[in-house]
Amino acid sequence: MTQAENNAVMYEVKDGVAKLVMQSAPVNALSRALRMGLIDGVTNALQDDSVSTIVITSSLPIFSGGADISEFSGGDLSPMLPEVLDKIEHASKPVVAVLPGPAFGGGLELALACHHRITFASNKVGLPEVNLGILPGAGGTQRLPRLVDAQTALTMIVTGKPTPVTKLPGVFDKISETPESLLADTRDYLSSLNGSNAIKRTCDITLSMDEKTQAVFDAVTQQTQKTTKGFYAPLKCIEAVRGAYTLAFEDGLKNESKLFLACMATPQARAQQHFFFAERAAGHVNDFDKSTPERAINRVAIIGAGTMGGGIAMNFANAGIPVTLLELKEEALEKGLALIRKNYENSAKKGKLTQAQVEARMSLLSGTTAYEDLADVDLVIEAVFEKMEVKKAVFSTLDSVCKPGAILASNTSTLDIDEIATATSRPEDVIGLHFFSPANVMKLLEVVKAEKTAPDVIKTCMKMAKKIRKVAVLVGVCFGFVGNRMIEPYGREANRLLLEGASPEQVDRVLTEFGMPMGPFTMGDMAGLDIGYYVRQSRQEHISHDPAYGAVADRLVEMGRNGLKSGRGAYQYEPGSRVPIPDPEVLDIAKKEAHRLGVKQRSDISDEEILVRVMFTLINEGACILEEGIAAKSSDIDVIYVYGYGFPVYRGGPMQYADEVGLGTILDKLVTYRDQLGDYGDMWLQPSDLLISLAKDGGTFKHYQK
Ligand code: 3H9
Repeated sequence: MTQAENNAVMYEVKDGVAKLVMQSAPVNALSRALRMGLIDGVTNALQDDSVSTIVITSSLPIFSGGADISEFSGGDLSPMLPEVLDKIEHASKPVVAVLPGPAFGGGLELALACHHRITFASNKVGLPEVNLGILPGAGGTQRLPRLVDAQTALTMIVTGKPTPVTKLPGVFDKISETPESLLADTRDYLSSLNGSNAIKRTCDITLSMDEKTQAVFDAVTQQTQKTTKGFYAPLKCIEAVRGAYTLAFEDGLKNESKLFLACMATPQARAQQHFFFAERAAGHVNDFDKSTPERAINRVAIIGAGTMGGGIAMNFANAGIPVTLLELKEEALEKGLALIRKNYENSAKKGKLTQAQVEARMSLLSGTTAYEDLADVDLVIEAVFEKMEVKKAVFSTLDSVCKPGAILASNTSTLDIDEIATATSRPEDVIGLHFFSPANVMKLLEVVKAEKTAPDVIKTCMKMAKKIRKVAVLVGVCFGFVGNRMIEPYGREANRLLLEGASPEQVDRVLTEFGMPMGPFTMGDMAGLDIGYYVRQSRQEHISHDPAYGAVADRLVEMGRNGLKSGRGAYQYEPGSRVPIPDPEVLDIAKKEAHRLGVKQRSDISDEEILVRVMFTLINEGACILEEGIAAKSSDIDVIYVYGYGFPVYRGGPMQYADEVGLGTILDKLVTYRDQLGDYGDMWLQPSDLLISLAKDGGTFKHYQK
């Protein structure tokens, strides 16, 4: 590619200043074309005697989003970013980075390699590589500590969080008050450059590891070990930054590069980079296009002011959208609004909100007991009791009171949206919006399209999700949609293992060691065992006829052991405590049930058996969902599991994890246990057709297209 062919960087010379303007939308990812453009631009400027100063800037609202992540999978990558930055840092003319917007990762590393940096006060920069399972690999771990204190450098690199530029005075030579004053300030700054100050190379600064710095490293290491359990990259970040204090600059760079490559080679890096694109791909759906109109959402109503309804309402108030909560009884309404206020007040106590913000948000919330008050709303979300007849009655009333074009949504977590839609005369306006609890905290939103949901309703809901800071995944209708449908066989298999002689704590330990935030028994106790019991009772005709299905869990509920809320479930709990304590009585119940059902208990259930039977069963259900088209792509399932169920992001989600393990292995292990255990229930451990066919062809879920 020649300079003329390379449009990624525009080059112009005016009044002795060579300007290299990055213009590679959407985020100036430092692709090969952009790197070549920078090298060529700097080379030209150095050769041109009329040029005294070089400016690197951007025509976009962002300086740069960093290295091009899509290039990480391979190809011809020369010139590499460190090489480009070395050339810039060693340029014999002053190089000034002007940041008209944020700089992340390699983008910030590019700025750090320049001799001067200018930006405006409300801008932010960061080194988020750790979120991709890697570390800054273009000198960030060596240059940043040379410009800021060790605590700041370590915090930025280990957490990956963006930092306001005003907190980084050592990094920026000039911070304009506003973006508008940046241009004039840059002009003044450039004209002030002369003499020995004109070239300031970060690499010339020397650092050493004194006692105080060592103490910072010790404290950050300890904290990181606690907060990033299971992740590989964070401790490697610390190791790389340490090199800035203990090695000469060039050796520090070599050390950084070695650690960068070690991170890059891990399954975690593949998983986290997969997840970066998965999250964004969730927004790319085929059900609408650019020409599909969007409906305006200026007023929202929520039916039901319980914990779920209140949490949903908060999302809209947080985004500045007025919400009306409806309850049939005044008392319930007041209780719901008081709970919302309490949640906001708690955030204020923690310093996350000011009292003025609390009041502003509360002023957007109103309550009513009359459906007629919902006549003007643009979107209604029903969050009432999870029973079909109740939901249908609500939708029938909404149909009669809401204006034409209002979107009628159900927050059901399991029920058939097609059937709910039949209660209205406008099924095209009906959709599922499945929020996860606590709804004001959890990022995931399953958007459930029913058979007749109109494309503009789908588009409006997907876009609206972004406004209320949710990650929306579009799914189809089936019992439990994607998330809860998959969790059913996961929990079923865990309960079957209990019946066969495993303890709740062994099963939970295996899953938490895998990286889940809690095991299935702790999760069941927290959610309430009576919920699963109710589902099993109400779906008798749809579920397994195996009498062992849910046997132990059913007995627990019948004994009043409903989980955490009743102080006893699969575990026992001290009053007021959420810490699960193993309960021998549960093992006795399992033993009696096993005896009653003729199930042989075993003492040799291994951790591997637990992982395969519980986790691979979850994956197998994911394969069925993919095959049926309930999820459009496997990465959507991954997004649902990471954001909805705390699946470890360093495994990328269940489907990415399965691809990494190899579908052949997943299939072999499932089949091995199925054959060993015999037919112990309807279709348990039965591999799906998709898993069998992909495994046979050496395929992956990622590349599967229906
Ligand atoms: C790195 O720098 C390594 C170096 O240390 C060492 C190298 C040797 N690459 O998020 P958005 C795409 S690692 C490729 O929706 P926003 C994104 O996929 C990198 N593509 O916009 C999406 O595509 P699509 C360290 C990228 O405004 C589109 O751009 N940097 C990259 O909400 C818009 O993205 C990071 O980790 C990229 N680097 O947020 C920063 N970035 O439209 C990663 C974005 O097809 N990026 N895309 O779905 C971000 O955090 C956000 O994208 C950003 C913009 C804040 C920049």
